Amino acid sequence: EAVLPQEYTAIKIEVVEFAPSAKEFFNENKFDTAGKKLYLVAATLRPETMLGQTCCFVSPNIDYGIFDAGNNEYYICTERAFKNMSYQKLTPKRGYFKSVIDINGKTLIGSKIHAPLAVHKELRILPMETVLASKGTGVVTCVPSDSPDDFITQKELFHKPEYYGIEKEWAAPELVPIIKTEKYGEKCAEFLVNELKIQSPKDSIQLAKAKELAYKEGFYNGIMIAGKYKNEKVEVAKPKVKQDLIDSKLAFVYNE
Ligand code: A2H
Repeated sequence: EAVLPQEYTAIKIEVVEFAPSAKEFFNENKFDTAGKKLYLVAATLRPETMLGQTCCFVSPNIDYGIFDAGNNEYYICTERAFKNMSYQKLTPKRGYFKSVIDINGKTLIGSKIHAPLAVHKELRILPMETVLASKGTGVVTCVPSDSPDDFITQKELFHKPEYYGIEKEWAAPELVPIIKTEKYGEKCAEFLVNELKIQSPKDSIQLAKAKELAYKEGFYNGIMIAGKYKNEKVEVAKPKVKQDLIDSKLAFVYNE
């Protein structure tokens, strides 16, 4: 656990159609999704990159809760995260964090989602084995242009779909260039993964290095090359994109 509080932007990613495995699970457990708005809640430090989402990751080893967030909305995230939210005035009742039902990440895989601001309209929930249950919401939205972890995970899924029990095309959405830096070009994650010879999502030491380099360079020297704030510095655009998402009720601030 971090010592200093970390502020995340929590992005609400709507599940527009559950995978057959999830539908079956809900039927067996008498959970009716009809008329409910269900959102995966992904914690991000890079709201300015949401244009480039290509899928949303859950861990096949984490049990997620589905929580009543009020106004007919339900959040899918770890209990730990919803508990924190319940003390941050983000839920109907302070200190109340009992889920309506729990579902394993694996059961959600293949569900269709609609990710806010994403250029790609129909995306899927996919597995990421390196998601930590102890951080954020346990849900990570995938931005392969700017996150080395996301880039290498999507690549792995694309090359071994059978192993991961997915359809190859679910991992096929094209990377969307959003930020340009002089050092790493328009696809900084791909550049750094190649430069540091990262082969797999398990190359954690090299990935930590790549993540650090990508984050610093993108934030301090990056220029937006797409979206509403095109041509603005990332440092300037970031708080604006974040505020736009919050104003449209597509995101909220989450601390831990
Ligand atoms: B970031 P920090 Cl484009 N397990 O969002 C593993 N990783 C997690 C996580 C969890 N439970 N919860 C969040 N994260 C990821 C975008 C992004 C992110 C980009 C570039 C870098 C980047 C799209 N994925 O993070 O340990 C989320 O991915 C690199 C720092 O709190 C979140 O932001 O510093 C970031 O890690 C939070 O990591």
